[in-house]
Amino acid sequence: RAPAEIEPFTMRVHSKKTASTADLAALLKRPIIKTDEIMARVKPIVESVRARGNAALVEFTSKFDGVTIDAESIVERAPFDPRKMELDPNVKAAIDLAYDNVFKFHDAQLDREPLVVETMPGVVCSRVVRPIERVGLYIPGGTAVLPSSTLMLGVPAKVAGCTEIVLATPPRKDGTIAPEIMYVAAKIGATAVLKAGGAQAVAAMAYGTETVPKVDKICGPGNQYVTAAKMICQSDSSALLSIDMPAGPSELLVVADAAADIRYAVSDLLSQAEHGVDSQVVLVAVGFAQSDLDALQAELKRQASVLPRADIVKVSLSKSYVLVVDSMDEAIAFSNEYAPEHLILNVDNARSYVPRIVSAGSVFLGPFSPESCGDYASGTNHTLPTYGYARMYSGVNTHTFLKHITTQELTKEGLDRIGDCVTTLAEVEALEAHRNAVAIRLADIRRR
Ligand code: HSO
Ligand code: ZN
Repeated sequence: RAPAEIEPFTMRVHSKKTASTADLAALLKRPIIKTDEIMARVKPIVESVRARGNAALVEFTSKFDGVTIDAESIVERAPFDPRKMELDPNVKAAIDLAYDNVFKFHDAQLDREPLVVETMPGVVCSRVVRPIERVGLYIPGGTAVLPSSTLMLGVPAKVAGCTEIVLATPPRKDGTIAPEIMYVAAKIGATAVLKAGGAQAVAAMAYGTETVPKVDKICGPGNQYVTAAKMICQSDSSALLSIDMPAGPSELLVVADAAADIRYAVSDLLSQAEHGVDSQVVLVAVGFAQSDLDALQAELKRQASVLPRADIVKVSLSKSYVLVVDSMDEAIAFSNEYAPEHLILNVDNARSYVPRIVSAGSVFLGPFSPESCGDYASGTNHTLPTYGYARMYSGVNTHTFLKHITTQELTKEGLDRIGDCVTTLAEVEALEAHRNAVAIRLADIRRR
């Protein structure tokens, strides 16, 4: 059923008290993404790039991005030309500060010491960490230039110690990449920049071409075609590839109590609503009276109608909603069910609720922690699980670019101690060669 029209720049209001169970269940759902149709369109693109390499990349870049670029210059190798990253000093300083904070937070995530545990005397198990050697970072083009996403993917890859970092992003109309992105590419130690976007760029990094290095893992947000290409390549064992997580439209859930400054709550909702027409924003309004709701709608109109991206905001707001609840208990319960990509707790004593948050990509506490700070500069990552995937995925972090290797070393005494346990279990599984690998040694040890 089609929802009734609402006034532009306002949000539909539901109340927990009067909503049916079915209504509440519908509020938790994200818009359905028709994957079959998209997969069918993306498969031949992936296949072409796999089979024909750069020639196909060049064709698709001309067809989808309207940019003519020759095969020789579609990849730029480091060191990059400094003339391609000339920036306004203010912008440069802002990128540098954001870089430093993101670096600090992600560097602290490294486990520098191996984990060593003697599980029983003479049986020592350990775990060491290693970088995923070759990674591809996808930076979307579309309606915004995103040096921030380049930072959010590049810094953890650099901290992890990846040796090949390939950045892919669609070229501008003149065939170049924005200087802000090139500057960050150099800062994070990218080894190559692929001037292509969409499914074709993903396929090029997954399989490699004449000049695009093949990578082991592809990370980064993108539209439905990019996501589909990541999933197709990941499920092709000949590509031998992994991906960060399934990506959906960006989303924000704000919990505000009646004491919150409504101007702040509205500004946060709009910051996420301006990302795209499919962005979803939710306000869980704790103890709001009708007068608070009226003030909210008025403030929404006031702030939204003058935004440069008002057209986008109008559409995303029309699909978003307010849910009025009576208590923080109800608000937290709803948020945990919804599992938002971003959660803002603009309520009294916000930090005290953190232990009760079960599923969310990233949480912003109190009135002075807008999502924008996390999007750009405070240190946390902004590549986060959407669409309810915060139930089982973490956002991109240093460990996204790492893997663990375990080791074990048993002494003679250790093997003597554990041996009968292993032979017994091998017998249970009727795997005689397994039993024998232990028994042959035990016989020697116990003969003496
Ligand atoms: N909020 C976006 C990230 C972003 N915001 C990039 C501004 N630039 C998705 O988490
Ligand atoms: Zn954002």
